[in-house]
Amino acid sequence: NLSQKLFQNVSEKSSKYPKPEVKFTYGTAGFRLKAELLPSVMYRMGLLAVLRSRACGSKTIGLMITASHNPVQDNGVKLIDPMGEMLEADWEKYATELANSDEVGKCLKDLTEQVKLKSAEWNVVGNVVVARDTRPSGSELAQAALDGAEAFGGKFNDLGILTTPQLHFIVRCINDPKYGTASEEGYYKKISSAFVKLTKSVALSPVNVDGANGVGAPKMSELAKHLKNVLPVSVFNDGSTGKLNENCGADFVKVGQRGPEGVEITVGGRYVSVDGDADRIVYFYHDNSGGFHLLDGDKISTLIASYLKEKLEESCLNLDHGLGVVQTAYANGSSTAYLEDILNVPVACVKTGVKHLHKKAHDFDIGVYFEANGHGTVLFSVEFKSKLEKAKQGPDLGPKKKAALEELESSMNIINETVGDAMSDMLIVEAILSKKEWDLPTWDKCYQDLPNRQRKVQVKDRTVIVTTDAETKTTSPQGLQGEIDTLVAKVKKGRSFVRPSGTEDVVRVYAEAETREDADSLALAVAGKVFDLAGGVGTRPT
Ligand code: G16
Repeated sequence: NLSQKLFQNVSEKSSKYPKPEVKFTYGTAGFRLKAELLPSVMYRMGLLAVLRSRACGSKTIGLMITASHNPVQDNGVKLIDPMGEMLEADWEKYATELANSDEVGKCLKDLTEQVKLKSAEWNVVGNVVVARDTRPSGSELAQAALDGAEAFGGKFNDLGILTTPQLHFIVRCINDPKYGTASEEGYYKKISSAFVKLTKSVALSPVNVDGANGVGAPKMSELAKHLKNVLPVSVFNDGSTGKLNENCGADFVKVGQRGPEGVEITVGGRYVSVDGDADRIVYFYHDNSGGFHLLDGDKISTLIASYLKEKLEESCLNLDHGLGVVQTAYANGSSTAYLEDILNVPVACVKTGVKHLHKKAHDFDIGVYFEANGHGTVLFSVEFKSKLEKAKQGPDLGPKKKAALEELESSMNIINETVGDAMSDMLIVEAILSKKEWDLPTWDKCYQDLPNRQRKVQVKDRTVIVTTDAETKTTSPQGLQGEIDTLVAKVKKGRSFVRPSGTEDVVRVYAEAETREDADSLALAVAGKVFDLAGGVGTRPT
């Protein structure tokens, strides 16, 4: 029978992609490793994408090949569900099982039975679209994924080089054409025309973009062409000389709290850094004395939340679940206090990983979610959308209400609701700043970040660290949390937590305090305890 033949075919073709001696795990954002270890994973994710598509009644599934903020020699893969969201959590374990199996055909057959594909569904086509970032290993890995999709009888389309959020957008549009036109061009047109409408074509000063020497650079230039000179965009670190994510990009700027190489920073200029697949963004500027200032994901979420809240109030839309913000433990304590005490916005805290924030943001009618590292977006509920639509037709709209409704609608069309998106986030920030007539220092003054520091600790096995309470506390190894509590108690406004990274082989340490000195020494002391109690390797942190 057809299915038996397919599983046989899958097994035979898999010999082209032998599995190395590695234990693969679907981490914070899919599989991430040195590129040479990944061909077998890609082949298998091609298979899984076809299975997922069949299980979703033939809806198209996306497969993005990227290692985002990681170095150029790494690569990875993330699967995208029909509505453009991250792969459903239940399927992450199937992905891990299939990636590690010694008998691919049998494992796929077992998974097929587990996901209970009824025979009626079995014959539906599995549809997959694949894209990749600019890493040199990308095209070979994409071929492995396409081979997998083909071996399992799927229909597939190679979309070439795209940013991660562009692929999320396209997947959504294929499955839900109301959302937009399913192409790169359709993406630029939707977000840029909404931007031009919202800013009413007021000419803005140029924004300077650090493209991290990755896919964000050419795509930002492409976006600029659609902005009709309303917003001039000047791109540096465009990949013509430097290496991907090396001494540049959103992660380098956020973690190092300094500007990227590759540009002379001018006082009064607006600068942004994106990461290797352009799903994160941070802003920065230099003050008159050359001091560096970072406006990270927390600053972006507070800016967007305050603007949308104001427009919501002016529009008089009556919503059951209102507007809220979702953060992680990395959010600066000052940002949470500003949201709760000054803006009166409810704040939820969840585990690291956009997939967790995205899920929680659905609790609100307008759910603004951002990680401090600049990864985030806004979700608008079905109820919000239908009330907005109805209100626009209302008989006695005053000019203020009418304008607020239009602004809400344009904002929604600028924002990529499927996932965090550097380009669309930049446009919404630029639009809000222009409407408020704010420069970066004015925005920055909304609240002052508590000094903070992040460190990485190398350990033998990072899974010995187990966390709870949205990663704010550890339950293992024994004694570690007690040590952290003691260190934190000695410091004014101190806070610290540790967690195993889901994208790198390290334990991450975060610390904040009232002074820079205390934040730095708290981070160092906690890193030392992790090294001692969690099996540190190499030199103890100094
Ligand atoms: C990915 C995830 C983010 C996460 C980051 C770091 O970002 O999408 O949600 O914050 O990894 O995760 P971890 O601390 O577990 O290594 P990206 O931009 O690399 O895809």
